[in-house]
Amino acid sequence: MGQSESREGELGQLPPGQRLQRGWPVTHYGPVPKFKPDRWEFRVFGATADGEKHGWTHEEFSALPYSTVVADLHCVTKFSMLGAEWGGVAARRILELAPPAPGVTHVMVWAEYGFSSNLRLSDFAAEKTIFATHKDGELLTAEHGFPVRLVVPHLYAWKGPKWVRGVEYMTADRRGFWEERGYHNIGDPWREQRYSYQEEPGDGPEL
Ligand SMILES: Nc1nc2c(c(=O)[nH]1)N[C@H]1C(S)=C(S)[C@@H](COP(=O)(O)O)O[C@H]1N2
Ligand SMILES: [Mo]
Repeated sequence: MGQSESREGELGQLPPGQRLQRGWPVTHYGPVPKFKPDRWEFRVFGATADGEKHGWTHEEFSALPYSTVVADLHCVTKFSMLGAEWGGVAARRILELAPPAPGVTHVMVWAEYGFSSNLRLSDFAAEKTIFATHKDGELLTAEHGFPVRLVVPHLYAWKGPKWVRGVEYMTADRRGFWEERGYHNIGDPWREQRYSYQEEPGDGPEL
């Protein structure tokens, strides 16, 4: 899957400009949403293969096949957390269960309060991209994204929304919340793709 695929050799190492963080700080914009199990649904919509919307209740989502991934978290503000074990539903599994139409090139991952982040389909489909419900064997706490957060190990952590509610399949790229506000459209920490002014032609839609 080319340069977007996660690179084993770099697991557990610090990308350029990052420093190791002890413990696990909480970083996000806005308030922590209150989880309402009866109203919660994980939706897949946009350019699906069958043209239909797909959705799982919390009970249904919790019953999807569970897998784990060991991965690091790199915040663009320069701290990294290494070696966490994330448990949940692989993004690839979602692609199997709710397949995208042939023309899909990007996804928008949507979270509570309209937070969003866009990904190339190849980044979303990467082996280690996971909708995490657990970290190191324990349920996520509310501040860290309960009930579901996305983890994209090979990209900066803002590419992984906490409190995920859905995935939109897209046939063209569109910027998410931070990507519209000065952060890089791709966000590869190994290439220090922090800010949108660093983008090269083809890295993202015009700002
Ligand atoms: N919904 C939502 N998810 C988000 C963010 C946010 O502002 N809102 N911030 C991102 C950023 S910048 C980082 S570094 C990580 C932080 O995750 P943590 O608080 O669990 O360490 O969450 C990401 N996911
Ligand atoms: Mo971050």
